Parts: sequence; structure tokens; C-alpha cells
Amino acid sequence: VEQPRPHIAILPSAGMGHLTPSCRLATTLATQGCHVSLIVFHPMVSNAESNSMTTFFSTFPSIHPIHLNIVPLPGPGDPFFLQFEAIRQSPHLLLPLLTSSSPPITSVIVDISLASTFLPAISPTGISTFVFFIASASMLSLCAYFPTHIDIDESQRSKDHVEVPGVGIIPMASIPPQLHNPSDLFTTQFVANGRALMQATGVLLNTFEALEPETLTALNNGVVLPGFPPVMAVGPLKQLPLLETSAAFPWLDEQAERSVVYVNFGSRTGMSVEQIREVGVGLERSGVKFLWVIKMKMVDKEEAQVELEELLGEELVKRIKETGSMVVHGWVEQEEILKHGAVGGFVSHCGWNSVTEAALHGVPVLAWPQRGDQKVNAEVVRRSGLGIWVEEWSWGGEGKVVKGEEIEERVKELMESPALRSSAARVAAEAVKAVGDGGSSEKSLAELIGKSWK
Ligand code: BUP
Repeated sequence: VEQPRPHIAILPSAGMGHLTPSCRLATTLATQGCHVSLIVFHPMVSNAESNSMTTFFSTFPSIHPIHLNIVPLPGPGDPFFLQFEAIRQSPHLLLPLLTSSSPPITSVIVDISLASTFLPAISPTGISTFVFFIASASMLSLCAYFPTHIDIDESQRSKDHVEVPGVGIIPMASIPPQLHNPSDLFTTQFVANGRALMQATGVLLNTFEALEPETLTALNNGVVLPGFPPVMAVGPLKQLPLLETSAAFPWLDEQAERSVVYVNFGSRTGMSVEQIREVGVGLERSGVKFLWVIKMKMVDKEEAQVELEELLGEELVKRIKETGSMVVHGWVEQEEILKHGAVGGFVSHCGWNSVTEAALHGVPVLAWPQRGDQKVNAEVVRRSGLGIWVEEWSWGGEGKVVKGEEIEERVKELMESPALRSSAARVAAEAVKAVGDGGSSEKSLAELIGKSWK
């Protein structure tokens, strides 16, 4: 006789930074014996998303897909935030499927960016709702507390920072730039979702105890916000087994252990051409072999096939080839790279998934946040010992250009510091312990599955 199992539906949001952890959570829960459905809204914004979902469902046939169609909202604006908004307006499409599903759905895990419209819509069905906060615990504390912060009378409230009770001071310069503008679409969603967190049965995080201990304690003890739901740190979530490997690996296989610096500023960088060239100068001057992934556009469909010579200049491209480094203009399988023994450092925008992947594989990080929550994440990187962060370096697209000489110095420090190497290794050991037998993240996962019945 088959044991009864929870049926958990996962509702991700748009963008690889949201889809990737949801897919990882789906397979993790399926491995633990849960029925899992994954809800996908079409059309998707980027090719990376549609390609990854096609591969995902064919690789994991036990995960049940729920496909829904929405009408994209017209611009102007960030295409991913517009997609969040289009999905946020669509709970009515999902509800009939949730309530008629067989076996019956016992709980729904909703991406934070969709919380304020889906939680109240699902609640009357009696199905329990969890929020998947796909960023750091630090960022969760800001999201939870920010509505209280803006409710404080303007004359009483600090203009320089947000002080999150039990967590500390987050300078205004580190919070997502959009939050400085109360009428920005991101800000209105952020505040509404922050308020909605209180309605959840629990909040899931792709982090682990040893990476953000004080923040997790402050959240779970109700210090950040009294009565806050249980926060379950279940990370770092495991990489999905791959069908194909990227072209970079034969090249990596030929490199000496820990000799290569991997450079990737995320899929939505939009770094200026001038800054990209300075990165090239800095990498070259450092004398370290590099694997550098360049993206020019926010959405990969618009990524023109610019010749690297045109972007970086013929001379630099020639020298890169001569010195045996590698530049890729497009998508790579990042975690395959991070776990490769030849990689000794990671220059990263500090998207939260990238941070957790570096943590799991013990790759020291040179943090260079570009936008959104990435400065908050960079602070976690620095505080935990996973890496270094040069706070004065500008956001991407801010206009100020960091010179090649400065980049050179920091890349050398990243690759040569024995203290950094051993502190990153310590973080990795803690990550492995957290997801291992009896580890903190494993226990939180069991707690989530237990609560999914109620
Ligand atoms: Br770029 C890139 N290959 O080339 P984050 C990313 N990834 O596998 P966020 C690749 O996508 P932005 C690539 O390993 C991570 O799992 C990466 O998520 C993978 O970035 C995910 O790091 C990206 O959280 O920013 O915040 O979504 O959209 O700019 O990448």
C-alpha cells in the first residue's frame, strides 16, 4: 500500500535567479518522497528560462508540470518586473487547478515576488502556503522590516540607513536602488510582499545556519518582526544533474589546480562597454588565467552576436588568446565551473544563487555587486569569510568606471590570499555539513515536509 505523501505545488517567478532555486527545491522535495507540481507561466521572458524548463521537465518526469498562459504587460520598464506583475495579476488562473488536483494539493510554495496576491487568494481554499524567499536571510530581514520602516513618520526616520532590529544597520547605499523611490514598481511589490510574509505558514530560504547565523536567529526569535512565521533555511540547494556539459570544460581540464579566476556578473549585467574594457585590462594585468563570461543585455534574446574584437578591441582579444585565457559571450553552466578544481576564485555580481554555489564549492569570491539585493549579499560574503568586497566600487550602470589597475590588485588578492582560501574552505565545510545527515538544512527540510500536511 502506498504511503500517503504530501503534494506540494511550487510557484516560481520570472528570471533564472528565481527559476533555478525553485527547480532545485522541486527535485529535493521529490527525492524526499513528496509529490511535486511545478507551475510555469508562459510566455517566458528569456531563452535561458524556456530552454531550462524544457530540459528540466524531460529530465525529471516525476515532477508534474502545470502550464498557464498569461498576456505579457506592455513596457516601458524592466521586462522581468513586468512579468512579475503579470503573474501577480493571475491567481484566478491557478485556483481552479489547485483545488481540483489529484492527489489533492496539500501546500503551495510561492516565490516572494508573487506573495501579496497569491497568499490571500489561496488562503480560503485551506491549502497551506509557504513563501520561498530566493535571496539571503539578510535580504529577508530587510523585506520583512521595510514596511515598518516606511510607516515611521518621515521626520523620525533615518535618511542614511535602515536599522533592522536584531540584524543591524543596512546603509541606504546598500539597499536596492529602486527602494529609494516609493512609487517604483519594484518598491510597491517589495512592500506589499513584505507585508504578506506574515500570512505564510513558513518562509523558506536557500541559505544555511553557518552562513547567516545571527540574522536567522533574529528572524526566528521574532526580533525582526514579532510573530514572524518560522524561517526554514534549507540550502544550499543542490545543483540539478546535467544532460549536457559546457564547452568550457576541456579548456578547464588543461589548467593547473586553482589557477583560474572565473568572472561572471550575471545574466542581466548591462555593464558599460568602457567598464567591460577596464575589466579586461585588470584581468590581463593580474597575470592570472581567466574564464570571463560577458553579457551585454538584460534579456538574452536581445544579445546581439557582437564580435569580441569589436567589444574589447582587437589587440586585447589577440593578447587574451596568446596568454591562453578564455572569454565566452553567452550562457555557461556556472556550477560545473565553480566545482572544477582549476577554479581558484570567482569575481561575481553576488546574485544570491551564485553566492550559495560559491559557498558550497569553497570558491573565494571578489564581490562586485551590480544591482538589486547584491550589495546586501556582498556584505554576507564579507562577513562570513567567503570573500572580499570593495565597497567603493560602483553599481553597474552608475556611470563611474573602476580602473583596470584597481581590478588587477583585487584579483591578485583573491587568488593569492591563503587566509581567504582557508576561510572559504571553512564556509564550504559548513555548507556540506548543513545539507548532510542530521544537518541544520536537512532538519529544516523535514520540518517543511511535516508542516505541508497541515
Ligand atoms: Br549569467 C549565468 N550560467 O551564464 P543569481 C548564470 N547561471 O548557470 P541573479 C549560469 O543562473 P542575474 C550563466 O549559476 C545561478 O544559478 C547561476 O542566479 C546560473 O543571479 C543563476 O546568481 C543566476 O541569483 O542575477 O540575481 O538572478 O539575473 O543578473 O544573473
